[in-house]
Amino acid sequence: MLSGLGWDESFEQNFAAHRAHGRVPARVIQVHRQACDVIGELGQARLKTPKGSALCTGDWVAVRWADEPEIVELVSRRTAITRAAVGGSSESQALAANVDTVVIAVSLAMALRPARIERLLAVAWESGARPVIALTKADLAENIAAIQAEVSALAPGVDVVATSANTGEGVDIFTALISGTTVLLGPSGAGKSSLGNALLGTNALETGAVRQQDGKGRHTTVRRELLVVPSGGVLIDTPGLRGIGLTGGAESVEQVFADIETYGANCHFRDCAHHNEPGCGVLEAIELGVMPRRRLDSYRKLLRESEWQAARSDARLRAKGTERIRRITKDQRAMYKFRARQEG
Ligand SMILES: Nc1nc2c(ncn2[C@@H]2O[C@H](COP(=O)(O)OP(=O)(O)O)[C@@H](O)[C@H]2O)c(=O)[nH]1
Ligand SMILES: [Mg+2]
Ligand SMILES: [Zn+2]
Repeated sequence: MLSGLGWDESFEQNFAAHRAHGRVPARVIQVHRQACDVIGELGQARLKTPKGSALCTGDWVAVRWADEPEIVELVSRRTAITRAAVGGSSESQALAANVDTVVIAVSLAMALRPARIERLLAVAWESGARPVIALTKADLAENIAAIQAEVSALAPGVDVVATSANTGEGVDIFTALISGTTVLLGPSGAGKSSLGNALLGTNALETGAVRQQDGKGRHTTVRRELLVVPSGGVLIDTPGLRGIGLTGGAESVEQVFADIETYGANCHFRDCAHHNEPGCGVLEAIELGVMPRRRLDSYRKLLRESEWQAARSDARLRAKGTERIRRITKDQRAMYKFRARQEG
């Protein structure tokens, strides 16, 4: 039962201390304002979210399952989809936890937005999960092979599959590409919930009509919900995210732009910035038409953003660290005083 929800040996090993106290693991399937729905081997329950903790769908928690069950602790997240918090805070927000596969839904019925796909890929790599791109609404498109090639070119090392929730085309291939806990990401109206339903074989996820004028969907999926997939694994649907800020360092961005890294290996100068240096492998790739100029611009933009975010969170950690050191010093001083009193 627990394994069907994504629990495994390694989670269990780290849970030994909780087991010794009679606590059981449960998975968060939906988050409400001050409570969350969890499911575990003892059943499903709506529990109060402990003060000061920010739980998200997909989290595992240790529950004291009594007359009034209670969440005792959050189990360390293995992976998490995070986004930079809006506003001044440098604290990031987790959208889904313990995710194995991130599906980026891209509608074939709309003009391609390469930069948006690159950004979501960076978010996916950053999470520690494996990205897969699902081109949706294949029944509405004609030049699928060409779009698939274009998308593959901007997603090195990522599987791209064309699907239709309406005809069922590609759904079996899609099913074979995902494993474990899968989260659906993409803008509202992309067909995430419909694809989710095709996978589940139900209408459990609410879908919505697309507005005629701008092709955008209404936000029908208001909450992130976790559902068990009959063929194995679990699925987390998300509402369309308008914008999602990067939270990690440069590594995930470099992973998205692995091709640029490869062309860059041919640059004459080892520290080439690919601006106008002679013998630049990246500029040569652009000149030869192997890679669009746009991609280099997008790479720079996301790299800048990730470095800025990383610096911001470093500053926050440093501030926290200083506070800790101050506290330790205070404790030490108190201890010395105590010893001095005892010895004196
Ligand atoms: N023709 C067609 N329409 C689809 C397909 N998948 C979704 N849609 C439509 O696109 C709209 C948005 O779908 P939905 O799944 O709610 O998108 P979400 O906002 O990403 O969850 C709905 O009107 C769906 O009926 C598909 O494969 N083919
Ligand atoms: Mg939806
Ligand atoms: Zn260069």
